[in-house]
Amino acid sequence: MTLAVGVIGTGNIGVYHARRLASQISGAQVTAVFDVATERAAAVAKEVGAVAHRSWTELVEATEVEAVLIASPGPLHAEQVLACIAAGKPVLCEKPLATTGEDCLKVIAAEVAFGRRLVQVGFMRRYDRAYRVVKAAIDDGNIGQPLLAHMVHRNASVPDSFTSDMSMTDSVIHEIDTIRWLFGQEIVTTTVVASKPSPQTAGRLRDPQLVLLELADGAVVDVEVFVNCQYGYDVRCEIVGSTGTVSMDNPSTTSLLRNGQRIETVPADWRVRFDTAYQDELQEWVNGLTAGTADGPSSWDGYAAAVVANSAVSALADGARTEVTLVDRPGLYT
Ligand code: NAD
Ligand code: ISE
Repeated sequence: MTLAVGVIGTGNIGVYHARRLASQISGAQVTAVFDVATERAAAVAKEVGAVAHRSWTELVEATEVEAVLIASPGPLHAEQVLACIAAGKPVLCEKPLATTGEDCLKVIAAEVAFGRRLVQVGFMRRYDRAYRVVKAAIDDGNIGQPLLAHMVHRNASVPDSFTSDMSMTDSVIHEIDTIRWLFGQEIVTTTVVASKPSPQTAGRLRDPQLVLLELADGAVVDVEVFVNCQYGYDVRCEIVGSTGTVSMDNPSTTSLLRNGQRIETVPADWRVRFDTAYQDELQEWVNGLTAGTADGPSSWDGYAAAVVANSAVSALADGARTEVTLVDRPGLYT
């Protein structure tokens, strides 16, 4: 059986997912695309052998679309995911699920009313092989009780449209989800301190920043986010447990030893570093839908991450330690 997927948004990651679905994922094909940038959508449609639709609503309702991948800008996600649920079609929505906790709750209410899970959120780090080793070390008790984590999230650069708040809602949201997944705990407070600004972005961006997250069981996590570090893409973590630690360096690093020097390369961006994670994310999504199961990052995960990220935005604005309040988790997500 081949799953017919419609892709909404053919920008940076949309075209990347569409090409992969069309050529590297078994059991899937791209049958429809939509983007308001119609020429780009038409070019992608031609490349992957799909129909370019006139609107995203038409794509969601199209009979040749069995499942939808959303890669449009975050503020559009809630409405598009809700339309997929109304049509009874499974959807893989890039992060964030929605930009506000309220909109995430609308998705949760619609999915709960539908009666089974249709929504997966694009937190691809859960599919990354190095992160899975970290998770297994914690789950197998190899470091005792996890107490602390130190995390780093650096991008070489971001466009001028990127804001200080987006460091939380667009970048640190990945660490927020990863920590919830690794520790199996909700985050209950956020504190953010911006450093002296880097000269590249001084005056327009508070960068780098340090984020402190406290978990429900008392564990504590620090995240450095630096979105204009210049030298490459660098994502790391170390989990400190009661009897040991497990750490993940920038695993795509390679070393060239020459002329008495060690020269290392770092990935240019998230596409390089997480290439196999995106591959495994899409393949497991397609396999799960074909087998009738949906167990990737859920609407609840999207909701919790969005609420924590927005809490970090207000913590950045007022410098205060900010409490995170979540509603009770519906049974569909336990
Ligand atoms: P982008 O701006 O490159 O692409 C967004 C696309 O959506 C553009 O082509 C734009 O024309 C299109 N668009 C705008 N309005 C639309 C509408 N009404 N309907 C359909 N399409 C519309 O952005 P991007 O970097 O590709 O990011 C897209 C989403 O993917 C964001 O939510 C972002 O956070 C997420 N993302 C996730 C990762 C990851 O590692 N998981 C990486 C990059 C981006
Ligand atoms: C981007 O949107 C992503 O999701 C990348 O994974 C992340 O590393 C980057 O900081 C974001 O801007």
